Formats: sequence, C-alpha cells, structure tokens
Amino acid sequence: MTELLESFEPGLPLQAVAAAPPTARRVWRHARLATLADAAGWGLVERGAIVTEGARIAWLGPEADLPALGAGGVEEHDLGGALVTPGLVDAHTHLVYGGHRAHEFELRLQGASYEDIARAGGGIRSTVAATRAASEDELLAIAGKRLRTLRDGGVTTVEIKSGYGLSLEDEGKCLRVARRLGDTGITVRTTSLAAHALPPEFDGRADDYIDAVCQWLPQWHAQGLVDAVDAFCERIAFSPAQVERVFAAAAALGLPVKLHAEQLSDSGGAQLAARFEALSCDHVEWLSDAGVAAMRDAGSVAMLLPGAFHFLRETKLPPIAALREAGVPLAVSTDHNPGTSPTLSLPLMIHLACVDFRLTPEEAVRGATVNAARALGLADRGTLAAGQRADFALWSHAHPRELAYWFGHDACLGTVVAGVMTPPCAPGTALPPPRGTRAGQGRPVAGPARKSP
Ligand code: DI6
Ligand code: FE
Repeated sequence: MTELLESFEPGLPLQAVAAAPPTARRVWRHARLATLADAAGWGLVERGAIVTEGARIAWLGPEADLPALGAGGVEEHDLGGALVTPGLVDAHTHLVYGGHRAHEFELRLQGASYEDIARAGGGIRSTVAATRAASEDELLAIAGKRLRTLRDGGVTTVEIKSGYGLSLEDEGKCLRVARRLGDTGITVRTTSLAAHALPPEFDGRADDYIDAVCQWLPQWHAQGLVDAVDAFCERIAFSPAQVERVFAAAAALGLPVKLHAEQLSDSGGAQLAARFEALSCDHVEWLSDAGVAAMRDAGSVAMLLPGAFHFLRETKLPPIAALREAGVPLAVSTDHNPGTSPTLSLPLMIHLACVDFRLTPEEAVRGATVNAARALGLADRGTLAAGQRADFALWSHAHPRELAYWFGHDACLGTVVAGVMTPPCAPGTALPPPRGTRAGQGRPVAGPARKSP
C-alpha cells in the first residue's frame, strides 16, 4: 500500500482549526463583498465590512455604516480590498480512496472507453482494491491533503462519498475518515455510496449485494456515519429497481437521497430519485424532458459536474436550457474521484461550467455556493447575510465574474471558516498584501498565510 500512497500527488497536510469561541467578535473591514443574498445579481457591496460573532455573521454592509461595536473585545481584520464571496461548497466528491488511475487515463487516450475499462475489471474496482488495502490513518492523511487543496481554492464545506470500500468494514472505514476530516473545522457532509459498483466477491450476484447494502446501511447510520445516501444508476452499475431498494432503506432511516443519474445513458434515474424527493440528481447529461419535469416537481437540484464531462471527453451536454426554464436550481461541483474527475479545483469547475455548459458566470458561482449548499440541504451558507455561517473566501479579483474567467491558476487568498481565518496566521508573521489590490489601499491582509510553493 505504501507504494501506492507515495505515488500520489504531494500536498500539504491539513491542520485542524479551532472553532471561534461563540462570543468572539471580529470585524472584517476593507472588503468588496459579493453576497449572492438575493435571488439574482451578485449583491455587490463596495468598500464593505462584515462583523462575525463566533461562527455566525452578525452584520454586513458598507463599511461607512458599521454599527458601533463598543470598546473592548473586537478583533479587527483589514482585508486590503479583497473580494469576499460566500465560502465555496463542493457538494459532490469522492475524496477518500487509495491509489490513482493515471494508467487508465493513458489507455483511454489510446481509444479504450471508460465502460470498456470498467467491464474488463479495471475502473472503480481497481480503486476498491487500493482502498481496501489502505489503513484508516493512511486514507485520512491522503484525503486530508486533498481537502486542504480544495480549501486553498476557496472551499469551506464539502460532501464526501464512500463507494470505494464496498464492504461493511471498508465502507465504514471510509465514512469514518470522512467524519474525521470534519474535525479540521471545514464542514463535511458524508454520503454512503455503497451502491457504486459490484465488488468482486459478489460477481454475478448484484441483487445479493443490494440486499447486503440494505442491511449494512442501518449499521453505518447507527454509528453516526451517514448524512445522505447515493447510488450509481447506470448500465455498468445498478438498475433503477436495485437503486429503489437502497433508497427505500435510506427512507426507512429518514436519510435524504441523491443519485448519480443519466451520466452515460438515460435510465430514468431522475424520475426514480424524484419519487424519493432527492436532494439532487448528479451529472444528468442524458436527462430527458420527463426527467427535468420530475426534478422540478421534486425540488431536486441539478448537480453539474463539468470535470467528469471534460475528462471523459463527453459530447452530450446536459439540458441546461430546459433545466433553467423549469426553474431547477443548477449546482456545480468537482466530482473529485480518481477515475473520471481527478481535479481539486472548484474554481476551475466554475470556469468549465461556463465554457462547456454555457452557464453565465453568475449561475456558475451560485452553483458552487448557494445552490450547492441547497444540494446538501444546508440553508445556513452559500450566501453572505446576517445569521448565516461565517464561511467566506477571499479573492484577488476585482469582480466576481473573474472567478469564471481566469482558469488554471489560484486566485484564492484564503478562507474564513466559521469565523476563523485559515490557515491561522502565525503570531508575528508579516504577510504580503493580497494580489490584485491597488497599492496604498490599506494595510496588508491580516490573515491568510501564503501557501508554500
Ligand atoms: N460516476 C463517476 O463519474 C464516478 N462514479 C460515478 O458513479 C466515477 C468513479 C470512478 O471511476 O472511480
Ligand atoms: Fe461522482
């Protein structure tokens, strides 16, 4: 296993961040805010300020209107003119796994299809073997580096699926790793994706495997490991009838569901998911008109995953115009996984959602904030407003549309997670001014330490 782990991309370990004491009052001045607080528009506040109390936003608005904060006990941060958006929400990731699949990428470039590789026993199964061989602590270390990379790109809330263990013990191990990642301060929502692929010991017995998953689910749930349940509904994975049994088991536990639906073909997964009031249907490239209508009626979010679309060199576009017309909320996430979307940049996905799926920059940024939060059932984040969780991301951009415009480089200056600047500023460290701020505009940012090169 060690060999596999060492071959993975180097990254920085993720340190835990202590939560802000509930009474800690902080004022974050000299910012350009994009609040996204209304149903449309960026909600720009030039020369804005935010007051946080513990992990919540207590006030925000033009700095000139800052309420009197009293004498003592208020910690001041000068953001040096940085753009501040809600912390990004990555609502679809498979962050916990061993190994990687660069060799399959080469095979696909030579003409093999994703489905060919999966049918030949590669694909998800090869990641399952590497994940089973890894210890919980090994998985925690590598997934922690991945999470840090996501956070360094502005992410403050992340959904993490299991799905590479495919046994009672190994799925439990991956879900525990996901839960432990939540100790870092970043919000982690866990999803059981045991119905991801058929493990080798169940070859030819898919229905028996689904029976097993339905028996295991209450056990993971009883251990507090599951926030939601997902499945892969596809020719190469599980049928709607099999997924329905997993969803019924989830519903019996009161767990919300979501679905990998119509990624490679239309199997009517969205309609099935709608019957269980799914939080989201994800991928949806092959979604039909009936699927769009079902999602609209169920209030499900359409989770767009342009990283997988790009990496698989897909050409079938999700029906964006029909989704928009039906008023189905559009979300955007990384789908980070070793087989079809090995990316750790949500800002890059915002860019691809615009270029490949023709979202507007505002739609794409909403997709990675407020609508992604909705896809997780979280109403307390994704916008900047009084009462919301104090999660925000700082950028060197002058305008939020630049989040969609630039690609492939890192413009995130840092994040504030539950009212705490991360990574925490070492006492006495002098920080350079944020990139992109005009000279003489203010003091250096009091907070985001520069990343190591
Ligand atoms: N759809 C995907 O894109 C990933 N899982 C899924 O259900 C792919 C997972 C992998 O190839 O490892
Ligand atoms: Fe996925």
